Amino acid sequence: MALQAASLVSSAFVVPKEGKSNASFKDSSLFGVSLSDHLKADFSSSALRCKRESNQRIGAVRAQTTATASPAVNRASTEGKKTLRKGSVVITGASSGLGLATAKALAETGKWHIIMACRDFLKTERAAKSAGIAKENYTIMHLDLASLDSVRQFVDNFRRSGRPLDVLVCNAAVYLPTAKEPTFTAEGFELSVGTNHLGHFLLSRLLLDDLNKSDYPSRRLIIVGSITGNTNTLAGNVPPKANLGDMRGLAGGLNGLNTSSMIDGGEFDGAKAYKDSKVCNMLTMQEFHRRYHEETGITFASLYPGCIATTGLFREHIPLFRLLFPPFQKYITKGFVSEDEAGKRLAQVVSEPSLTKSGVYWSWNKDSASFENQLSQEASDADKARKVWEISEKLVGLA
Ligand code: LMG
Ligand code: NDP
Ligand code: PMR
Repeated sequence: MALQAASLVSSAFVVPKEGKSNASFKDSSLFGVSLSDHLKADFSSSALRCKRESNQRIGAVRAQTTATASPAVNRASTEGKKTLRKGSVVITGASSGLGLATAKALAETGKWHIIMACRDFLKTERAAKSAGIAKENYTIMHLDLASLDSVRQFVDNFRRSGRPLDVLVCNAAVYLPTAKEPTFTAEGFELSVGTNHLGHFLLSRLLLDDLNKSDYPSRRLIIVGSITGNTNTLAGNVPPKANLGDMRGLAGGLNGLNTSSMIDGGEFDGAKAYKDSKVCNMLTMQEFHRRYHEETGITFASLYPGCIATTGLFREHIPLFRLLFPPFQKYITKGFVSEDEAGKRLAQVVSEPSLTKSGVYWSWNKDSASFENQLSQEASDADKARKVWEISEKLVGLA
């Protein structure tokens, strides 16, 4: 074990540079945040502030033709009125951790109504109450991302509510590091990729049309990514590493019967499945950007909010891990962030006028300043992004 440990640590520090990524360990901090990236960080996006391409609507984004009820809210006047109506944001997995903290941060501004899209209504209601989110600032709607029927039902219910959709945050996730055997979604996809990627893929594809119809000045689709899916960082080199391979397992439907439950076709490994799902999340954001940003003006973004070592994400891990992980991140890697701080970061990506640039993977430096981070070679591979998109649309019944 000691030998293994030593070899892991030393090999982690000699990982070769990948592609265009300049985050070699020589110039990166332990956080996977390279110094050169800090210097390149673009904080001067004020030019983007007023950038609004809303008038170039090209009709429905896709043939998603369900009629949408006219939003029953007072719309922002386009004739120079200063006060903006409340923004309407859907956050998946807002019943705990990052999603809840983001809902709280947005609610506190008084400028947002949060649709908490969650699988457990009572848990979410209790969470919203104990976080002190005022009643008028949130609505809970049922969504189980591990069922494509539930995703479609959610979209239907949301449209019936008559609310506009200004921002969609794909945040929910499961992590099954100790599972020996795969478990599956309602449609028979391995649970981590099925929930974290495929459920969100269908949700965001269906809701793109709704985002496109919104008259809000800055419409955004945010998909939460992570450092652990990026092999250009130390954290991304802790085994098992993310790797989508040739995606033969994904193409086969991840069902563990006539095909592997893993995207790359390998043996089931819960930690790898999670990291692979995060790579899919980051690739999907970029593919959305390539396909739809110019046409719709919608901002597509991903982020690594920091290591929020205290959330429910680690609920399936062994108790010793849950005990040691927070102090390890706080005092050794120094990558730790509190749920509150992480929530404020994601809330910035939702609402800050300076963060409207599309196609960006945001991260934060030690002073909690945001910057555009570099993705690993695999997580920025345009061919893989297209392939993930095309296979996923078949799996979720869109193609
Ligand atoms: C797999 O393990 C799991 O099996 C899987 O379930 C899933 O969780 C997956 O990626 C997620 O990880 C990967 C495995 C890789 O990591 C571990 O099992 C971690 C246990 C490490 C226990 C070693 C104790 C060392 C004491 C450090 C301080 C206490 C805090 C511990 C925190 C726990 C969690 C992170 O790892 C290996 O194969 C072996 C790795 C051992 C590496 C230990 C080195 C720590 C390094 C830190 C770098 C900085 C150096 C400073 C040094 C100081 C030390 C004393
Ligand atoms: P939590 O476990 O606290 O939150 C995850 C949320 O996802 C919960 O609300 C959970 O609901 C929900 N969820 C899980 N499965 C489903 C499902 N089938 N349908 C609907 N909702 C579901 O974890 P975090 O807050 O840490 O994770 C949030 C995001 O942050 C994830 O995308 C994760 O990958 C990312 N992230 C987390 C980091 C960290 O260090 N914690 C670091 C980097 C990224 P329920 O309450 O019902 O279980
Ligand atoms: Mg990691 C160097 C910094 C760093 C950072 C920022 C993270 C973040 N981790 C770092 C380093 C290390 N981790 C090192 C050196 C080790 C070996 C001891 C290590 C181990 C480790 C484990 C076992 N780390 C983990 C695990 C998990 O089970 C978590 C995981 O991989 O989930 C998929 C995890 C994480 N480390 C992080 C972050 C953010 C996680 C949570 C995963 C995520 O949300 O993507």
